[in-house]
Amino acid sequence: MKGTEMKNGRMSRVAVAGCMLLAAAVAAGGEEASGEPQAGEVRTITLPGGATMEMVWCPAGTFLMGSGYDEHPVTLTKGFWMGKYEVTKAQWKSVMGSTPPDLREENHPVVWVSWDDCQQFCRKAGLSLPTEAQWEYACRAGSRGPYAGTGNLDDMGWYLDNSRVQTHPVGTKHPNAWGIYDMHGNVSEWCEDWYGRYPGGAVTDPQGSPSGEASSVEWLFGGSSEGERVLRGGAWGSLSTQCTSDFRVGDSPSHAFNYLGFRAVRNLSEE
Ligand SMILES: [Ca+2]
Repeated sequence: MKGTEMKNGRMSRVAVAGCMLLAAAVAAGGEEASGEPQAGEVRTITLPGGATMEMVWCPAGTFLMGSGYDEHPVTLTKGFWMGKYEVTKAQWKSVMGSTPPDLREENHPVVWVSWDDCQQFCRKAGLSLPTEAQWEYACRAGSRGPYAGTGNLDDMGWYLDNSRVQTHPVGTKHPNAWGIYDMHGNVSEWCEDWYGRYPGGAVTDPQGSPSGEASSVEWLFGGSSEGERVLRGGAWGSLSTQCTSDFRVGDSPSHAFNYLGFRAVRNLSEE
């Protein structure tokens, strides 16, 4: 009984968030009036194998990326479609034919996928990994604090203090202002970019470091000779400080583990 009440309470909040997004779209004139999708607008694509994927429109814009000493203005000149959820086991199976060995249900995010594996998935599906800038922009959805949405990590994501050290079905926490789920926690998400220092000052459509460096955390464990790709958002086993909108780490692109997953984007060039 209590579980049902909690579930209903959560669904109510989601429904309210959906109504707010709809109201915002109507207030802004709607898709047909402006000819361009509105922030948070959802469309569903069909993947190879027949599974579907919901994508959320993230409009072009400028935001402050990072925090503290590495905070810098970033402009994204083109809007893009960002996966509403982390890629699930069911979606992976649809596109790739099988899933990495794991006992979780099909509505859990896929794990045990390397950056290289994710590239194969994206090529087959006509999608891409997000750039690191796209990821943080979509994660923040206009927010400035460490956590988007309600601003409270317990509302927004599964992490060390609430996950019971396991993944959870996607979309079971609160979405951010654009209706995107699980950017904080659950599984850590591969981005397209090599891991490296941010360039100084304002940048436009950044594509990341030209080659991979070992991130500070990986460096403690010896780093990686092949360079590292960016991971974002923290995972079910992460501290709260590792799940913030700006927290970044890298890992070897061939490394797969039980907390590594991803979400996909479709850029306008891939339409
Ligand atoms: Ca995540």
